[in-house]
Amino acid sequence: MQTENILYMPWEPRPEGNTQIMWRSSANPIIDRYAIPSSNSIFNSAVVPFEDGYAGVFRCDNKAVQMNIYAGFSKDGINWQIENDPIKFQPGNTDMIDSDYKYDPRVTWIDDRYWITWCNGYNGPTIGIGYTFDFKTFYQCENAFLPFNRNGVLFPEKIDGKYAMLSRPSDNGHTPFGDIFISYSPDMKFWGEHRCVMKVTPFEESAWQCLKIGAGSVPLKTKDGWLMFYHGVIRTCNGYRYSMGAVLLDLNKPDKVLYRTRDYLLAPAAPYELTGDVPNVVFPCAALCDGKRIAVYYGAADTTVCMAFGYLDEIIAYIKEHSI
Ligand code: BMA
Repeated sequence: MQTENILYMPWEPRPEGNTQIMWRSSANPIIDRYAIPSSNSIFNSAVVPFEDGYAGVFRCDNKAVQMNIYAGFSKDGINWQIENDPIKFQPGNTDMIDSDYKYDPRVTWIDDRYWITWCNGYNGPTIGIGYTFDFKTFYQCENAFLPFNRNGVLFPEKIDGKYAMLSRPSDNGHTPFGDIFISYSPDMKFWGEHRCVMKVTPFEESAWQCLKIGAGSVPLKTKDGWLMFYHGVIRTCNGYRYSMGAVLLDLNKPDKVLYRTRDYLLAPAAPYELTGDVPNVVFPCAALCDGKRIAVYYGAADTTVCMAFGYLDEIIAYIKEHSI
């Protein structure tokens, strides 16, 4: 966990009378859809501790509704200054940096730099990888996989000497299926040893995650396992509904699920989650933890960025007690 870097944790205690395991920020949405002049919407974004505050990579769709990723900075993790122009990449471990679109970034510090993954348009969606040292100059690497794939999320440290990434093989459209896999790489270029980590659930058992699931936040290392927030989807007569759950993966063998929420932790209920460009979406992409408290960043209704809070020990106990 990157707890040592956190000087100021964005946080609100559980509101009086609230009996939920996780609760929404009273400042939601913390980032408005029009926060920069060029944006149509800002959502599904990732943040990390950086210098004496935070930096992030934000999904902004512009007013032509082109999907791209933008750098941003914050002192407190709540008030953000987002660049008005998308990130421009230089060649990293490849010259091939074509990209028709970029969306749904995740960010994590590994060893000596910040690694970014995103859904990269290259003959269909696949997983793009890049890195930066300062959130000013960015380098793009080889795509991790063939199309079609989405929701690529790196572990924050090597496992058995290899980089590890969760991902979700998909199709070219609004994928009506999807399970979470793990892959390993010795060098952030060649990926293999693909294993299935977790699948959708039977409708009768846990309907909110019965159509497709996808990794969300970079896994947090805890004594009970890797804690990862993910999204689960059900198809309703009005379309897809995206909710948030969490899983504990084995620390040494992260393709092994220890516990996984049967009951969701957060589902669309607030007005800004129910209404927007795509209604009924809660889509986690990052989590901060100071050792006791957790702040999750999630996209709401494909329109804005929001936060939810919870206590680490309560969330872990809840996952265990309400596990599949
Ligand atoms: C998924 C992705 C996400 C989006 C979600 C709901 O397929 O495109 O970016 O938040 O659909 O529209």
